[in-house]
Amino acid sequence: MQDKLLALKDEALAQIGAAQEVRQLQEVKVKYLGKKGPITEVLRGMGALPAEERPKVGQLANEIRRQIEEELEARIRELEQKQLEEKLQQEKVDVTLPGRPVREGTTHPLNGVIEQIEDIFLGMGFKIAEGPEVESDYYNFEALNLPKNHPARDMQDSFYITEEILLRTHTSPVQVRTMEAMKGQVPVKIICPGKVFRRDTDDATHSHQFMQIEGLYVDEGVSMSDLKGILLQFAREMFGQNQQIRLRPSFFPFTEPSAEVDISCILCGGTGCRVCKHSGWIEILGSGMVHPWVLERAGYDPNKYTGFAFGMGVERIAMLKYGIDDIRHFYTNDGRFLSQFGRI
Ligand code: 2NL
Repeated sequence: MQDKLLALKDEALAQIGAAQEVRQLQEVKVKYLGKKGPITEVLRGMGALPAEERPKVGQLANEIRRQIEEELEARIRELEQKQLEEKLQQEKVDVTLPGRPVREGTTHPLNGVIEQIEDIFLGMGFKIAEGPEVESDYYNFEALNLPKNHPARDMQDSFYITEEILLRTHTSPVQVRTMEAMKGQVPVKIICPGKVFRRDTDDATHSHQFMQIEGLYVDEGVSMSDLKGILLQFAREMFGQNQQIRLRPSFFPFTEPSAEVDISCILCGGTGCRVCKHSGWIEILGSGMVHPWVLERAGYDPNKYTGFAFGMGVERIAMLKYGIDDIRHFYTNDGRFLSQFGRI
């Protein structure tokens, strides 16, 4: 019986030594050490042995079990180590290889120009305010002295969602909301950049969706000369230090008096050319003193406070600054156009 056990041990160890995969070793384990394996069988047959021999055979059987288990463990570790090394070898990465270049994006020219304009006004003490693109009739029109039946409120000119709700046609509602939220405190000194929507047919100079920046300054004693000083400073920082501006009388329902603002032609400097249609001037924005009725509706006593406001189309400013001839370039996402602006 002892010989049989020793033979089994040699057999098992030989198979362990020959195994090339962990799976094979698991088979060896089941085969020799399992409940139905030959060693268990030998132990079961011990009843037939003389009593004095049983401990010896039992001891030997246990010793062999232990030895087989140890060898199995050792071989499993060895194979796992080998597998790991092979895997590391196969998956080796050459970290010194040059990487694939990543195509970096550029700032969209409209965002770049908005940031420039924001920086200029932040430098003059303005804060930035934003608000919803979907507006109520009240904030978009009524509060701005554009009563029902005013031609600017024609259903044909705005994107209405319901009779009372529409896509804002300017960022003025943000200024009204800001004044309301400030509950009569001064100064209100804000610029409001954002998307606006008008039911226009798109062409080289019109887009049904565009960017606007409006400004508002309300305090005691704010005058038309403050408006002119602030806008002259803006024109010079945006288009060059030798810029001149010119105010022409105009009309908006929400300002009185109102003025259109021109800058001296950025191409010819005022001598007259194709860009300025030989006038020497280019219109860049609309402005005026906030209508007393608008101030009052927003919670400011028009006998105590005055304010100026202005509004400009960002696309127009960007087109002038960069010599862009078609507003649609801003929205058609042609990389050849967009990549020219880098990180403005
Ligand atoms: C233009 C003209 C303008 C305003 C916008 C404004 C806002 C409030 C009160 C009074 Cl809350 N006025 N905004 C004033 C004058 C002109 O925009 O041509 N924009 C493209």
